[in-house]
This record gives sequence, C-alpha cells and structure tokens, in this order.
Amino acid sequence: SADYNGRWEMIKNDNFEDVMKAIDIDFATRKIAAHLTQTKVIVQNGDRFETQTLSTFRNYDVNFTIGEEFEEQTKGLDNRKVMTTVTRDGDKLVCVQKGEKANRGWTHWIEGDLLYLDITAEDKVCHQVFKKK
Ligand code: RET
Repeated sequence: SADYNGRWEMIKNDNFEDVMKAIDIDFATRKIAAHLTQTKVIVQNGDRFETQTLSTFRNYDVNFTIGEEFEEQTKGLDNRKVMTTVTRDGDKLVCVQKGEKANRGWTHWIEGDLLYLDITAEDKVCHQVFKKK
C-alpha cells in the first residue's frame, strides 16, 4: 500500500480560492493564502497519520487514525467544528468532514513521487499536487 511519509512541496493548487470561499474564508486571508507554496509533512505509522500543512503565513495540523471519527477544529481556517473520518479506498485516503458545510472533505493519493490532494466543499473542488522533496 501507499507510503505517505515525507515532506512534499506544492507544485499545483487549482481552485483553492473557490474552496476557501465555500468555507467562508475572509477576503484578506484568501488573497494571502491563494499565493502560498504549501508544504505537506506527513508521518505515517500504519493506520496513524500526523499531517502538517506548512506555509510562511500560517500552518495547519491534523492527525488521525484510519476509521476513527474525531472532532476536528479547523483552527486558523474557518474555525468550525466538524466530525472527521478518514478511510481507505484502495491506496487512496478519503476524508469526510461532517458539519455545517455540505460535501466537505478531501482525498489523498500518490502516483510516483507526486502526492495528490483534492479538497471539496459544497460544489467546489480544489486540486493540489505536491512533489516529494
Ligand atoms: C492555509 C493558510 C491559511 C488559510 C488556509 C489554509 C488552508 C489549509 C488547508 C489544509 C488542508 C489540509 C489537509 C490535510 C490532510 O492531510 C494553507 C493553512 C485556508 C485547507 C486536507
């Protein structure tokens, strides 16, 4: 199965603005965040994942175990509370974030030395790609 461990640097970030809007990120934050080169740091131990989304502006951490629902505070993003569950779909990681916003979640997968991340909220999808450093 896929090995997500590593430090991954953003090379693509399509529609991030639309997803930020869909979760009500304010204008000023969106203008800054849209241009950030994000770095994803992932530590995986079996079904346990510790992830950091790093940028020069703000960081966001989320840790989870496959199949275990937890309460996620989206601190520094839209500051909501969602009930989050990450499951596997083959080698993909599929996250569902139940809360105020419909259709909220993300999917991770790996192809070669690229890490893909689709983030969804309402009817918007952001496509991110990271390259292994
Ligand atoms: C940044 C900068 C400040 C504004 C926003 C951000 C968004 C971060 C997001 C992180 C998602 C992380 C995931 C991790 C899974 O492994 C970059 C912190 C809005 C959306 C899906």
